[in-house]
Amino acid sequence: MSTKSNTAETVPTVCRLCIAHCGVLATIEDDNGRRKVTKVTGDPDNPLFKGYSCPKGRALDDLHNHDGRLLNSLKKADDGSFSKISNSDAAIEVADKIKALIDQYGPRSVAIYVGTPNVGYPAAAGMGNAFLRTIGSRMFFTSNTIDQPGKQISLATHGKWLGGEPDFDQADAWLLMGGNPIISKSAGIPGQNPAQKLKEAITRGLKLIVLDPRVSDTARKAHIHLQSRPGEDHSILAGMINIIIAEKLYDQDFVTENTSGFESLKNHVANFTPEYVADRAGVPIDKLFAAARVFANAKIRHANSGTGSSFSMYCNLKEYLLACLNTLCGAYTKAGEKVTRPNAMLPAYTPKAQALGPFKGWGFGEKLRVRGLTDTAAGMPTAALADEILLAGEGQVKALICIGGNPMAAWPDQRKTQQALEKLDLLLTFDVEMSSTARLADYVIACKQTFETPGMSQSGEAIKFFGFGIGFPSAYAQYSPRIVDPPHDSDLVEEWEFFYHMACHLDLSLSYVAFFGAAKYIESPMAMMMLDKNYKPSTEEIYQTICSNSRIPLDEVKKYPHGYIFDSEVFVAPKDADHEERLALADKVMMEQLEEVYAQDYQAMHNTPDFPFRYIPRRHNNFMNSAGRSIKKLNGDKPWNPVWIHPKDMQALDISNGDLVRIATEHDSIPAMVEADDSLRRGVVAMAHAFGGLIDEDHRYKELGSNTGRLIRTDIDYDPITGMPRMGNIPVSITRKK
Ligand SMILES: Nc1nc2c(c(=O)[nH]1)N[C@H]1C(S)=C(S)[C@@H](COP(=O)(O)OP(=O)(O)OC[C@H]3O[C@@H](n4cnc5c(=O)[nH]c(N)nc54)[C@H](O)[C@@H]3O)O[C@H]1N2
Ligand SMILES: Nc1nc2c(c(=O)[nH]1)N[C@H]1C(S)=C(S)[C@@H](COP(=O)(O)OP(=O)(O)OC[C@H]3O[C@@H](n4cnc5c(=O)[nH]c(N)nc54)[C@H](O)[C@@H]3O)O[C@H]1N2
Ligand code: SF4
Ligand SMILES: [Mo]
Repeated sequence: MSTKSNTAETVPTVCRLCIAHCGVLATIEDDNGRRKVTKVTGDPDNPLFKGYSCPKGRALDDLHNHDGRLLNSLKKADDGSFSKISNSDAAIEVADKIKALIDQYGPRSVAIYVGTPNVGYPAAAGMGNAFLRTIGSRMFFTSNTIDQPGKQISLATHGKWLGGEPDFDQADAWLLMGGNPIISKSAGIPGQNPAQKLKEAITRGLKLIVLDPRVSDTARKAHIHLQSRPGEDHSILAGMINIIIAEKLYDQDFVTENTSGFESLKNHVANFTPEYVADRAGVPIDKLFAAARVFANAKIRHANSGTGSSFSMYCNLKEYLLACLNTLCGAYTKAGEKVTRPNAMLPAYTPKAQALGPFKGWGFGEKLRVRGLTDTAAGMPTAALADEILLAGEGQVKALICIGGNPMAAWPDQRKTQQALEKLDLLLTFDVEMSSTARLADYVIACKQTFETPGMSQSGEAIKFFGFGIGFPSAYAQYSPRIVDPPHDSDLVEEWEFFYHMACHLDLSLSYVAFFGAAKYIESPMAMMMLDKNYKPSTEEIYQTICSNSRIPLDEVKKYPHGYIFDSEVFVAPKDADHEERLALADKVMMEQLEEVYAQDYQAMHNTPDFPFRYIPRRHNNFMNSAGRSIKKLNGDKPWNPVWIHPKDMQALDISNGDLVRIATEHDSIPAMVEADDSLRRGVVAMAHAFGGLIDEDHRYKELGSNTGRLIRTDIDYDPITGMPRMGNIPVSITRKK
């Protein structure tokens, strides 16, 4: 269990910085009566992660202890200066302000935005949601609709196979579109040491197919790499499907038994001939054929995706065609086969060899006042939240509460975002450091972080309901109690407690519901609890409630501090006799979008002489979006984000490594330092996101980096369903700054 020396103790715990949820070992030392973390490493005794960790996780000691950590909550005065405020006073003041705003403008004037750090900490977003429901507002937004919303929209338009997806460790072919899991640990290869897993799989004979305009860390290992033009993934998928149908390589029995719309799909992809696709996407025709044949001819395979393809427009169509590719090939776990992702900390369910048919994906719930957008299966359109704040009139958003998110770093169109945040009557952000959003806030609430709260692996398991091929590939579970104390002289709160205190002050009760998003896939009722003045639970009790219907009881999980793989011998049951739902291969809206794509003048689209380069996003190995940039161990004295350019393009531009350039779109521009990268397709430049300060701080590019969100407009090219704008494949010009 834990090892003790005279001064230090080493304990197993959970890193919840990203969805991988690695089991790690933390060294805890006494710091004048308080437990302090001084080192984090992988945990060799963890049965799933087997000692694996990444640089971000290994910096958790610094993330808890660094000088820039927020130790007290802050309130902004009229002159813009911040002063300390106790969390109890802040909760009362903010609650009164919210009450006044609701009285004057109605409940819709109050919105919540939830960022990524809360994925692994279900108490926070869940209680924020309960608070919003109680005051009568449906304005609950998350980072999901500026991430991969196409995943949930495609579940709604295509349906989901209830037997689940095959095990990567057994597969003989795997396709990855626009993700780089070796770095991100999140897109399509199980996140437990993805580099090692991939190496083992390739040694075993797995054929990896990668779609990426860059020879990414993952593409480097590919058997077939389609180094396509950015933004053409839907053409490639339509082309592959066309080949697979024409050559009759699809699983005809599976298609007949479980799908609808085959003939219509066949007709719609017919235009995407190999010659057309090769020319349009800029890929060799033989590689396109090879990709289709290798995927379709494999016995066990699956296709997955990441953010790169999601950001370059038509995110729903791409995910839809990816789902169709999987379905045509019957790339799923069938009756009698072992389930890859049995539940552990989630309620038990019976996986069946049948389809959950399509369901309504948008056009319900709260309507936005811009661009005809509505609530969706992926959540509310976050790209339109700045407009909801700026647009005067009934329903205007006047108060925004950010739960561990950083709109100034992460929302598209940073200029509009700053205007919106400055216009709010009330901006509150829960954070652990002074983010660029916090600098604009009226209240910055200082929070406890990872090791100061209990941790558990349930979110890492639940992620499987929101996409394909993600989540633990076994009935793995881990729970960790709080292992350190908050820093000396700090006044930190957990986000959920702050909502609870506000509710008590306003004499409201809160109904907390666990995992509302997963209800469709779970047979047992969702766990819920009521909180009011008479009942304040601990976080531990909230977690107990969240796990009250778990297949493996929480008390059982707690017996294994290093994590445990529970009984994973769960098999897919046969299809119910009366089951009629089918996977839809030709959703009307998706087929209309495919027709729209075919009607485009792609040569004109690709040829933009005034903005001759295409900007694409990619992730930084050492930072989790905007978090971690201030930590020396992680930034290596290079806290900025360079623009990566192909050396031959650099030559043509007459620029060298370290030169300062301006990257411009038709609407805005940012400075950046050049770094050569011959892994890029010619004409494509890449830069990591979530850097930069406020909009008048371009001159601090070497200290803060530059914000790629500035290159994005939310009101020109955007997805009509989720509102997500073009966040990749953006035409840009590059000019040297003298
Ligand atoms: N241009 C461009 N824009 C993008 C992307 C892109 O690739 N390019 N990616 C998009 C994607 S995929 C996403 S998910 C979003 C991310 O959008 P966000 O989630 O809004 O952005 P983060 O930078 O992850 O914000 C996390 C904030 O939480 C704080 N934090 C860290 N730990 C804790 C904690 O324990 N508690 C609390 N309360 N706060 C904490 C951090 O200091 C930081 O300020 O950005 C999207 N935006
Ligand atoms: N180290 C680290 N890990 C992270 C994060 C982080 O910031 N840092 N963020 C986390 C979050 S919030 C998320 S959502 C995930 C995202 O995880 P991923 O989606 O794997 O993110 P990236 O590593 O940026 O990989 C995107 C890939 O898409 C490629 N690409 C760009 N444009 C296109 C295109 O048009 N088509 C195709 N086919 N490819 C394209 C890029 O070259 C890049 O290799 O990562 C998570 N994990
Ligand atoms: S991969 Fe994710 S969960 Fe694992 S150590 Fe790194 S940041 Fe933590
Ligand atoms: Mo994300």
